[in-house]
Amino acid sequence: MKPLLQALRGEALARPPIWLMRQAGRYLPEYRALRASVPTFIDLCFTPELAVEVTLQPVRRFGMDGAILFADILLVPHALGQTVSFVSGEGPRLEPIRDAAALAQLSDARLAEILAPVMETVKGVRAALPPGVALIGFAGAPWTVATYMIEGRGKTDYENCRRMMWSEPKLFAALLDRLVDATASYLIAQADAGAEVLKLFDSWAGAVPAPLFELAVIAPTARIVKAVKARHPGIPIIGLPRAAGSHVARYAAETGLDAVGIDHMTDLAAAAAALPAGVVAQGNLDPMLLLIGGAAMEAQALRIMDAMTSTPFIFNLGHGVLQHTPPEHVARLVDIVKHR
Ligand code: 1CP
Repeated sequence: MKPLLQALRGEALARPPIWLMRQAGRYLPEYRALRASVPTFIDLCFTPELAVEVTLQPVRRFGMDGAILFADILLVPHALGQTVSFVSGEGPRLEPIRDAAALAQLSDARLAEILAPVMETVKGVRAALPPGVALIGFAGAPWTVATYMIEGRGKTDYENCRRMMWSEPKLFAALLDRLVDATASYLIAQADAGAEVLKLFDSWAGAVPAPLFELAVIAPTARIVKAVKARHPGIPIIGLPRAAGSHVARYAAETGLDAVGIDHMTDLAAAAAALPAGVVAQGNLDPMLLLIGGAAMEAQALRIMDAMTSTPFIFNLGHGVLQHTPPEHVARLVDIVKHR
């Protein structure tokens, strides 16, 4: 069986499987070359031959145990009819949704049709994958996707989101409901097409006011897990409640997820020990150490492995690979994890 799938079933392996969040993308010269051949980032996501190739680039170069589908969490709002664009050097821009009229403009009527090329990518990757490598499909979790939909961009202080959550709870709940349904059907379609693992990125979970964490993060995640497992009972699902601190144990206990990504701000061994039986930990090297490389990176990678021996565990970063990371550092990290 593939090592990543073994670990996700709760087996402690002689060495942990490794893959990295954002393992494809701008830090790889072969990605930049391919990206230059299409006008927009969305074109890249919706051109299966190219998206298959980009998915496979880091797998080929580094021998990762997992291949993460090349796509983006913002394809779902795009497919719901929101105007989404990726401005190079500035990140995503969306036409913000802040009232009932804007929400009413969204429609899931064409969701499957618009996202169909992603399923072709899933099929293409699955057919081309080296033996032993597992294909990870993904989506953004409703809260994290909602932050982009409401703010209209990334890297904000979430003021419009927090205003809506507190002052227009029905509107906020209606937006989350739309996202739960769309995300569940998107992930089910990925599993139908051949994804072997699914991941829900809640990258901005740390921005939720504590009294609303259950409503904004735990409940929508639990609903998606339930819907996906009803159709694909055996498929492992990983969640990343990034920067969620004291909420992580409850998140793991109440969502039905199989594995939880631990960020680099959190003590990995302590967080793993607080997970319910059967929930696997994944993490948590600081992406900055991967960018820096050398002795500091090597020492921390070994520390993580030593802390997690004899527990089912997946080696990863605490968040995505940074854009200016030298690819040689990634090669060295994979070598350490595989051969120490
Ligand atoms: O080429 C370019 O200029 C586009 C840069 C880029 C890339 C390579 C974006 C825009 N998205 C992606 C690919 C991507 N995004 C993948 C597949 C690649 C891989 O993992 O190997 C995945 C899984 C994502 C998921 C994603 N997109 C997340 C969750 C993970 C995380 O990093 O927290 C988030 C928050 C996004 C939003 C997004 N899309 C793109 C950017 C630059 C961002 C972040 C913007 C911000 O900082 O708010």
